Amino acid sequence: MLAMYRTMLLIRRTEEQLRDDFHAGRLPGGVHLYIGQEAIAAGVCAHLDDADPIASTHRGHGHYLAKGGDPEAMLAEVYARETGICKGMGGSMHVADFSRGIIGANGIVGAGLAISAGAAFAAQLDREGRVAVCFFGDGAANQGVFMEVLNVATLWKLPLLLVCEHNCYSEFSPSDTVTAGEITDRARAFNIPCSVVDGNDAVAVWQAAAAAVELARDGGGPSFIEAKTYRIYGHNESEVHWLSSEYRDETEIEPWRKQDPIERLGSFILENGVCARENLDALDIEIRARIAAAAEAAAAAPPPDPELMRDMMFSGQQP
Ligand SMILES: Cc1ncc(C[n+]2csc(CCOP(=O)(O)OP(=O)(O)O)c2C)c(N)n1
Ligand SMILES: [Mg+2]
Repeated sequence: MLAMYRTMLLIRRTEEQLRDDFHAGRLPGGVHLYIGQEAIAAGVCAHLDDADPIASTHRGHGHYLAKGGDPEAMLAEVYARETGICKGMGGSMHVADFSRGIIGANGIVGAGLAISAGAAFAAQLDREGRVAVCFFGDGAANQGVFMEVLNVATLWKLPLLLVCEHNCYSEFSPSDTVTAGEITDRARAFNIPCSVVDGNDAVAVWQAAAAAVELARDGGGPSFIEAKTYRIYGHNESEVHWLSSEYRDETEIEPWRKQDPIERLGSFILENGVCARENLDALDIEIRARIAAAAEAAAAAPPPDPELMRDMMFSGQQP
């Protein structure tokens, strides 16, 4: 529980730093914040190790950090610096670290579904017990590739866990205006084991993922988890500069703030006597200091050499 709490706090403080840095004009581009959804990445990745591949989304900082990605290198990447995890050539939507099984955040909505199915197929061929996980949004579940992946993963019994983070929005569209029926029913049609969990409850996510990952490791095939949550911030922090009107009301957001996943896990930890409030506070101070220092280091680092673009685009021979 403490490990999950630490992960969630690390994600939250990193994202708050990026939010502030964006609005201070310190970042070269906008950021999609994961704030409010931290329990999902933390609860699922607690069951994975470096060899297990995860595919992520445009909202990918939380998945990267939960999977053990280096925070300093991620901040430098979002700052587009040569010290970044992708040498500053990828940016916020392409944070990746293959050595940690982070096979990439992705700006193409739904692309992670097919990529993770491929990784699961490779894992099956290698027979080393690896499990692939795909994090994707409710909007991505409306892409045709979702059906293709459900089909082939079931048919081939791929070691794949599909985690749909239903955060009530696709960009500026409330989900109920673009998504028909229950997303879980789409997976149920393939007889895939399904669970719907409170995505703001880290323990519930952890439990659902435990069963799904174990099943996949034992050769039992794919599972589907729909985690119900809410996107506390905008679609992208840049939107305040170009959206002409408000698209949601503060009264809608407020009840979800009261369901804050970090506060909920913190209360659970204290109620169960895992540690004292001072320990949680000390952890927060430590993480805040680390992230503030990481942002300063990122800001001070040089940009990448443009020549790198060739090496990063083409493997081996250049055309
Ligand atoms: C193939 C494709 N279509 C459209 C877009 C534009 N777009 C970016 S994010 C997004 C909404 C995604 O919603 P969801 O999958 O629910 O993820 P969330 O942003 O809520 O985390 C859209 C339509 C895109 N990036 N890629
Ligand atoms: Mg969404």
